Amino acid sequence: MAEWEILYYNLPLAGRAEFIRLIFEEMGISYSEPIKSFDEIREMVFNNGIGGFPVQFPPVLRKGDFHLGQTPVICKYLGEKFGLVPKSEEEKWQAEQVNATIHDFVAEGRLAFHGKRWIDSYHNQKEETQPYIDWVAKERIPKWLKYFEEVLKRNNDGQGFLFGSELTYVDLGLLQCLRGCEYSYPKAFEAADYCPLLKAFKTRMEARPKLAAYYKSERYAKHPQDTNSMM
Ligand SMILES: N[C@@H](CCC(=O)N[C@@H](CS)C(=O)NCC(=O)O)C(=O)O
Repeated sequence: MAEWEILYYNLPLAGRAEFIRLIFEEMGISYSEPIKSFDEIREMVFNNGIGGFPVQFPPVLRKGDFHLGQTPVICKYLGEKFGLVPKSEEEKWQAEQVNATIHDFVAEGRLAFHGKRWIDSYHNQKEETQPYIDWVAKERIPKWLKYFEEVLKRNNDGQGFLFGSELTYVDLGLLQCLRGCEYSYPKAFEAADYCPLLKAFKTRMEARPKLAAYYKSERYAKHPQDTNSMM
């Protein structure tokens, strides 16, 4: 039987692939990351070397002939596959709303680090992009975090998960975007005393046995949280 694969840059950073890794890690389902070089990902993804339905950018989920792009869509797909979805139809769609918002936040948080040329490394535009980083830290981070705090609070007073009494793919997505935010906007995150539930949620999620083991593992060491680009 074909194995689950994540096609992503073979780089020492978590990146958007981390959203997908967390689902497999939490479920205890094995996966591999076969890409070994930038040329390989360029050939497979950018030049449609995988064939089949075109995908635009990594990360890509692959299993045999099936491959899928767009991180939020992959997370939703795996969520359905592994039973990590809310019970009611309404909540399923609300979960999707939060999933989309998480990935809007990631895109915006990342963009500030690449204000001059957004496909170029942050290190080549540090000075020019600093005003965008400062602005996002001051004006936008509170907006995003307050929203997620509100969503969390409405279920079980914010003491559990985002929906119902069981983990969903959106809890894992929220965890990863909070980690990205903390690493990339450390001062703004630390100063965010308006979202205590969210911070407690993050700590609680990171302590889940499978995730805690993952963060100590060799697999995580290969892809640590990126410190200067959100994703
Ligand atoms: N919305 C897409 C964005 C994918 C994306 O921008 N991937 C980055 C790496 S994380 C990339 O390879 N970008 C190449 C480019 O923009 O040319 C997703 O969430 O998967």
